[in-house]
Amino acid sequence: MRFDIITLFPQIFSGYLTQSLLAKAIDKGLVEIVVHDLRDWSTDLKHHKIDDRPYGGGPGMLICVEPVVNCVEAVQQMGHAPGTVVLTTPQGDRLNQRRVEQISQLDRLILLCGRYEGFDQRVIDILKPIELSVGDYVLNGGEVAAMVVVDSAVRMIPGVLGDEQSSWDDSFSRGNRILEFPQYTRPPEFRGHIVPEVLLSGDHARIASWKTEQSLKKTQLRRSDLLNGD
Ligand code: 6GU
Repeated sequence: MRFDIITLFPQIFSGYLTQSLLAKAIDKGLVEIVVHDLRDWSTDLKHHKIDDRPYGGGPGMLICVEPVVNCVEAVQQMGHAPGTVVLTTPQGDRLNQRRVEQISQLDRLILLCGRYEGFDQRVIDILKPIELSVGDYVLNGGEVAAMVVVDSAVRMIPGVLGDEQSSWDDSFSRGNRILEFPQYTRPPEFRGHIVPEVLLSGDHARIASWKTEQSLKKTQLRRSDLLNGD
């Protein structure tokens, strides 16, 4: 899968892209990530400005339509297919695991990172991106949200995770929305806190039913919305 990330802050991605799981997926040729600096498409040759004051007044600056549309169109030409354009914005549809799975099945995604007060509305009217938000809170910009999209989608691409991790993901994400049971490792006692006896019993049937019960209890307590099929 190819990701193109369009941003005013390309440096933000450099540490993340060399991080182990993603670096491995790139090495294996399963994922390709190309970061583009929106400023390279500025029509202002002198100061490379890409934003301007909103018509009608109001606070902040807006990213201009021309550099964004030119940039996205140029990036689309660079690949084998134009790909799906996603704009990260707090006004978007909320990302969830179902959405992540759909995204991971695409062969090309172009992520446009929102910034400042937003984009000129014509960016959205012309490019018709899928608008995605990563939750009900405000970030300084769409870069962190774009990383959330890449990170969550990449781990769903077959071959990216080791067997152990992918079967864990399968049991806890694909249609089976339940929280994790508590886990323990050595030592059996620390400062008077002991590991539940059942886990040391060697009775696999009892252990399995304890895990299920703990997961359900925690889910009911913290995220009953998940049990109601949301
Ligand atoms: Cl995608 N962008 C910004 N700026 N804030 C957000 C967001 C995105 N998703 C949640 N909050």
